[in-house]
Amino acid sequence: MQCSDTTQSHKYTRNLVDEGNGKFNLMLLCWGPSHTSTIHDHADAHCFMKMLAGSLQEVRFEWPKGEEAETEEGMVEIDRNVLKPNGVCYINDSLGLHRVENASHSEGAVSLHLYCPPFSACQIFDERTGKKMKCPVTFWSKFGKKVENGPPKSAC
Ligand code: CSS
Ligand code: FE2
Repeated sequence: MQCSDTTQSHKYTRNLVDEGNGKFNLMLLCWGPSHTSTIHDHADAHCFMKMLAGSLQEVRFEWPKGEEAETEEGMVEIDRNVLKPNGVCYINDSLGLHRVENASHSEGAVSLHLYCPPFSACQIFDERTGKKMKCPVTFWSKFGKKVENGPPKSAC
């Protein structure tokens, strides 16, 4: 498992729209066909998301048990939701972890995300083992301008 790869062609882009005077991060995520996030937490923040175009599937998981939790059974799925255009979703760490995926092999999707308070790193998890690692939140663009010399696309 790693935070980023060299091609990143399978990754959605994260586009920062507003920093809310330091109180929140508002961003647009643009998903190509079959793009998927890793399983991740939300760094003790509230996460609200709304579908603007296309459809995404949210898969929720329990936190791995214990501090150094590595399971042989893999992580436990607790819920699955399909988000259609205008659909909304909320999660925080007390509700578990999730992965978000564009299940379509032909259509893109666009989602609007509000994270409050803002965070610059979260934890990502290996579904097979529950092993976790810290991963920085990186942006493809900020305020409508492509980030120069930044990581090419979202890292997690
Ligand atoms: N937190 C994920 C998107 S799903 S809420 C991310 O920023 O990549
Ligand atoms: Fe998330």
